[in-house]
Amino acid sequence: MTTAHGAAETAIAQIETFSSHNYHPLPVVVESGEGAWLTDVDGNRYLDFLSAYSAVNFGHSNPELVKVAVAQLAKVSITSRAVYSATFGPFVEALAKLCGKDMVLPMNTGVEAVESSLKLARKWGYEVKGVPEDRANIIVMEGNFHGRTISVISFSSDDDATGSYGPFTPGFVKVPYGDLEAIEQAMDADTVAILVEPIQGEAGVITPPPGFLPGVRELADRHGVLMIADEIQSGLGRTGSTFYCDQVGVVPDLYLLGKALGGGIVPVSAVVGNAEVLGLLKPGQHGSTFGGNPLGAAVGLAVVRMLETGELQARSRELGAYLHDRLAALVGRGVTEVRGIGLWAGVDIDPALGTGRQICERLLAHGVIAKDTHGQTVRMAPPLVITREELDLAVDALAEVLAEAGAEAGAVAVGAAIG
Ligand code: IF1
Repeated sequence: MTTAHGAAETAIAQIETFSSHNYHPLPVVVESGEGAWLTDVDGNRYLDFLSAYSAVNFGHSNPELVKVAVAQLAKVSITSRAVYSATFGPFVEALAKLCGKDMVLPMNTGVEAVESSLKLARKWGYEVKGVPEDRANIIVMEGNFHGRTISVISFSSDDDATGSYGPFTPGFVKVPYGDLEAIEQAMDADTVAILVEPIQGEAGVITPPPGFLPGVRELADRHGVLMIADEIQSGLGRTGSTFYCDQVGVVPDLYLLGKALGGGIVPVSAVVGNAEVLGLLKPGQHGSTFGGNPLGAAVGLAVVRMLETGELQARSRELGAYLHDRLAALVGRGVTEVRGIGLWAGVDIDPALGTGRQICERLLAHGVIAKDTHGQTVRMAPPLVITREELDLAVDALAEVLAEAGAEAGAVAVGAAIG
């Protein structure tokens, strides 16, 4: 990589001076993106294996989506829902049908969709199930990540996410992810919902034990509670299907969608469910200035149309299998475990070679942008438009980095094994 001629340093200094330090970015200043590639201010190119935490499933500057966004921008972008707008109807109908549900509550960020679903579940509990007012509880998973608002971090297991932010919102019961017995034990007459990430992203791309999600569905049905699936990161083609739930034959009561729903262009999120729940909202009982705006609706509709063909999902399945085959070959050669499905993997790095973050810094020098989740795990999540050749470039870079780290760690055995 050519070093910066000051442009990058200047940009970094400006950001470090004037922006809050709530992230620890990799030392790269992105200028542009196209498909699976990002280019920095010095013209260096990188394969993007983060996809903005799966908000860019359809590739950077996707031509089809940019065309739709530019055309809508030239017409009208924000109206508020104090009026109807022309692109909103087609969007919500198409999205509801994609999910096999009746209705859509449009929001913007993922956490807004999560918060909205908590409100809807409580409202349904009081007005339909008959739970006494202010008594509703919602069962959530240890190791969850659902966003950063105070109510949502109230049930986080992550000290960094919760430290110094109390007091927290009551009404949540944490159980171990994957433990059906613990869920049933935790349920009582006041339980209104079970909230689950079908695959836990931030926890390290943790796939559920076989039968877990169908078990959650069965428990929800038997105990008369709502199953809420947070598919904000796992959904929209990432795992090789429209929703990960599809692969285990589960239909949740509420789908939570976000990130890639905005095509990597605008924040678009949604709660999608049946009228029994979403129909409870009356005017004035919930809202959002930008929720359902014409620009987001136009892009969201184009995203749904792309997913209706199933082509991207098939691509994610096929190239994902190839990615996982190649990553599996690195186990015992600097990698201790690989998890995930489709074009989504959590790769655990042998501590002898360094931390996930250190490997990501080495990957950057080899032209690949990836992000560690916690400690030893490197998340691999390229845009779904990536080619097989580009996948090879990234996995080859990982193999080189592991060899490099192995040699430097003086772990001759590891270095020799990698060759
Ligand atoms: C950060 C994590 C990923 C999510 C799921 C809801 C949300 C997210 C399953 C909230 C958001 C983002 C947030 C971002 C980093 C990233 C992340 F590391 F935080 F956990 F992807 F794994 N449900 N995840 O993954 O959506 O409000 O952000 O639009 O906060 O650092 P949001």
